[in-house]
Amino acid sequence: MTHPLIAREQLYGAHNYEPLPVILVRGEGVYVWDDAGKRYLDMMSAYSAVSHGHCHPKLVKALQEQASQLNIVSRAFYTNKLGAFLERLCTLSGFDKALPMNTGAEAVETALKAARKWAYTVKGVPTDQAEVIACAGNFHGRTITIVGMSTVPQYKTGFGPFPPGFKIIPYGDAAQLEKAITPHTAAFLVEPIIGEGGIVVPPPGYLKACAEICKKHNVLLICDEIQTGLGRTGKLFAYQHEGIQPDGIVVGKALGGGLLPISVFLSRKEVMDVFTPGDHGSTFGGNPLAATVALAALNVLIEENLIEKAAVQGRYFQEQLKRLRSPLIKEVRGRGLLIGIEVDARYPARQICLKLLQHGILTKETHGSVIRIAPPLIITAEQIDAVLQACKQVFAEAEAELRLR
Ligand code: IF1
Repeated sequence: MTHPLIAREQLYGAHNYEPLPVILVRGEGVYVWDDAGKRYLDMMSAYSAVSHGHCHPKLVKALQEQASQLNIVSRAFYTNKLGAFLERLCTLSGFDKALPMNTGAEAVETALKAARKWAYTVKGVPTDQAEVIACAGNFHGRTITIVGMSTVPQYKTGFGPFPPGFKIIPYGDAAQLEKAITPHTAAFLVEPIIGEGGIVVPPPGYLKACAEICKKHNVLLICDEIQTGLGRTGKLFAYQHEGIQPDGIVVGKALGGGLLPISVFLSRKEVMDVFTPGDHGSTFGGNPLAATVALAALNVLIEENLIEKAAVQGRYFQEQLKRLRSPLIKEVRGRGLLIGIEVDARYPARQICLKLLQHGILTKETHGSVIRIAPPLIITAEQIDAVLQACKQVFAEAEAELRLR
């Protein structure tokens, strides 16, 4: 018998997801509760959008206060909230300018439009000949342009035709980037760590080599920090692990403090200045409610030292996961609190996730064999130990089923 709440969601909703069999009703910090009152430790953080923890009191307060003041006015007018948010973000990130949007995909589309217009008006690429290079295994969003860059058949099948002007190269090999660049190349769009593609950390020095190649060929380096940004990997932005300064980055997810969508394209002035009034925008982009919450989220990130916490707790989490030594764990990888457990093909990762659910741990597999471990950055060592204990039990059960014990 299907639970009525699930049946109703299935009856009226498109079947574009296959959720785990749990109905969430409340969240607080690292915890969420289901409709039966069972408590879970959240290792998904809504794909890194809830880095601050669920319903962070300071962020809820900021939302409530602004919501009773002013919310949506469009960018036809100034507001008393947008400038303060943009200044804080530019000061923290070291970029000159920011263009606020709502979802990650919209920020990526903004970056692509900026790169193309920069190619035509600054670099001198002939009109409509600009090329953007992206990596195999990328995930930058779900619009038709963006899935046109994807190498995952399911994201593309049935949605063609796709816009031209994109080249795909292998991830992690800077020489392939140099080979793919032509005089028409506008930009190289890359995730500092591939999230959806299975938490893939590139070889040390990869991003630095790419930055040098882009500079040499006057190609914009744009880093997609939508999942890796805002402390998730133990630095404010993941590109900082390589000591580089991209020409632009896209940020989203946790920027909204786990409360509402806000994203942004950040870049040098020369790039952002290609936009003139009327070129680009969106109804909700830069609204005062989202700007207020995002400013509060940036302040909490710094005041609660969440970046350093992600570095310290991430190191501890990874070390302890590696000590589980289960024959079913092929690899534990990642950076900070963006961790993936690669499970041996002998046992479906989704089955591990279902067992973890029974043990009060909420997570999901990505790419069939990798279990995502990406908790809110506020997680404590004690909570990590509880997750480790559950993992230990679950892998032991799985091994026993396969008679590996
Ligand atoms: C889904 C994936 C994660 C992203 C990066 C841009 C975007 C995302 C690096 C677009 C969004 C989300 C989308 C969500 C599941 C989730 C996801 F599995 F799809 F790939 F996190 F790994 N760049 N990722 O990770 O941002 O438009 O969604 O705000 O579509 O199912 P968005």
